[in-house]
Amino acid sequence: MSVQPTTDPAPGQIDRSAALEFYRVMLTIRRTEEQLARSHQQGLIHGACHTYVGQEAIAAGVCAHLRPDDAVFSTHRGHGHALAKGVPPRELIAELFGRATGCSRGRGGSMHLFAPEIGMMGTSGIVGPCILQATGAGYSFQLLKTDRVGVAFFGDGAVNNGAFHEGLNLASICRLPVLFVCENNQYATEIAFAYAAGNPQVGMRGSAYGMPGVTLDGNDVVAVYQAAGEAVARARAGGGPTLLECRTYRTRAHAEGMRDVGYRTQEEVDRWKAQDPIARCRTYLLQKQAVAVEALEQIEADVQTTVTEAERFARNSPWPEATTACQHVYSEPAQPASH
Ligand SMILES: Cc1ncc(C[n+]2csc(CCOP(=O)(O)OP(=O)(O)O)c2C)c(N)n1
Repeated sequence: MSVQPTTDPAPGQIDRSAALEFYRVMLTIRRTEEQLARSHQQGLIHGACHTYVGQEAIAAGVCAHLRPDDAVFSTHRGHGHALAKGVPPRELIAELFGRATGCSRGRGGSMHLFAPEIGMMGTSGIVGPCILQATGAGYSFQLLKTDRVGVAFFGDGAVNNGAFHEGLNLASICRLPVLFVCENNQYATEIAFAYAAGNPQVGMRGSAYGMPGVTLDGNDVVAVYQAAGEAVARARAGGGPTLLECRTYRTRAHAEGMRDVGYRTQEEVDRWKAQDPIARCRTYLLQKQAVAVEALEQIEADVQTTVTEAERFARNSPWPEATTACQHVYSEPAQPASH
């Protein structure tokens, strides 16, 4: 079942500087993805490249609540999560170019983006396990008696995978500090979620596990920010996990270079493009936050400069030295205790 997004961002008491930051983060993701799409056509990217175009409000709205010591686990469509968690565009682009300056030192590519020093605990090409990894992070944060949270971002394609059941159930019975963020973009590759799910209301599944489940307009950054804020606060306070279903849409092909015909209509794509989260955020800033258009144009220019420079940096970066191939593969052996 496809739900239509609403046209107005939810009203709310959002600080203007926070709202401007949403815009900057979302635009950084969009411009970086557009650059990566061009770079893919130029043969500069090694491995697959799944862009996050159309879904930017979710990463921006959720990650705005996270600290560097909170842990994010992501998917094959994870560039937006990495950028919103704080990976600089130059390190992300360099990673996809396979360069030594990439966030994973050029060893991982799009589906192995790691920056543990800021809590970016990895993107992954395997659909589902990030749900269990975030649950495990929440378990360790609880054992360590911290107020840190684990966050799993995953698509609708992951919610019929056993990992979803196991992760949500364990998180619920242990009241773990975890956010399960389903980015329901309506399709898993070319399979419509409405076809593949006996119950396509993902948010409603929360009650099956005894946790709050919220369905929201994932193209509305204000709505995402508010729902995620409640969920993070509850998790930090020991109130347990939350399932957020963010209804959204990817407006590019499943992956760069793939065909994008035959499974959805142009009319449907156009309808969702008209609900573009960045355009909606811009309207919100102008109309509800009374931001001057010049301020937005300055952000737009700054973001474009950052991404242009990031691509140049990546292209001019060295390849990893062959002699370093075994570095960062295994942890250093622990020193035996002296008796
Ligand atoms: C365990 C597993 N099964 C199948 C695949 C093949 N696969 C790659 S992407 C994808 C679709 C995932 O859809 P969804 O989770 O909705 O994310 P989206 O691509 O829509 O962001 C599939 C099935 C995989 N990578 N891992």
